[in-house]
Amino acid sequence: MDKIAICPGSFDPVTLGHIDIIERASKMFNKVIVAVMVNPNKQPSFSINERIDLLKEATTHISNLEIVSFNGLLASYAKERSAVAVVKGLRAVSDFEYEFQMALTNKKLNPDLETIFLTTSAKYMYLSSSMVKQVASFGGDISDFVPACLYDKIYSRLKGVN
Ligand code: COD
Repeated sequence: MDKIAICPGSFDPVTLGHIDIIERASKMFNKVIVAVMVNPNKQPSFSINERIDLLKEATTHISNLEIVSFNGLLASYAKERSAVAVVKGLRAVSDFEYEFQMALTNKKLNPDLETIFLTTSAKYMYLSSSMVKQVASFGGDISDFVPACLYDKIYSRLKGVN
């Protein structure tokens, strides 16, 4: 049976750190579902459809991906899609407490679901969507942070928004 994993996130917008985690997950599982989800603690800058389009454009080189949006509980969606694991990236100790809490909650809601943490690649350790938004909004260069094919779309959308 195909082993399916979910890479969930806000992806607002997608960064090279996200792509790194998605690429690595796609090598570990037969199929990876990238789920653009709602994080109730964050106010998004890009619409769900924009985030999906950006993700699709940046991942054409990965064949075993499906990119979807889902507004609901990750644990329920994983059950619906018969996913065996959630794959997430861990950057720093500061990520750990929140991610650990989410992993335990998801396990409680769906005991068949495992959460796998991949350590960030050192070069993306500091990278986050909010950092991209802040740098671009003040006119800074984000070429080391987002996929080259998305630079213009992301930069033009964020520049001057502060
Ligand atoms: N290096 C490595 N990993 C990275 C990097 C980087 N530079 N940047 C981001 N990541 C990882 C993050 O650690 C995370 O695992 C993933 O990429 C997505 O990151 P974000 O910031 O786009 O997404 P989040 O953290 O806002 O996503 C939170 C969810 C939307 C997954 C969460 O809120 C959720 O599951 N919502 C659905 C509702 C639900 O089920 N809630 C209960 C959960 S307890």
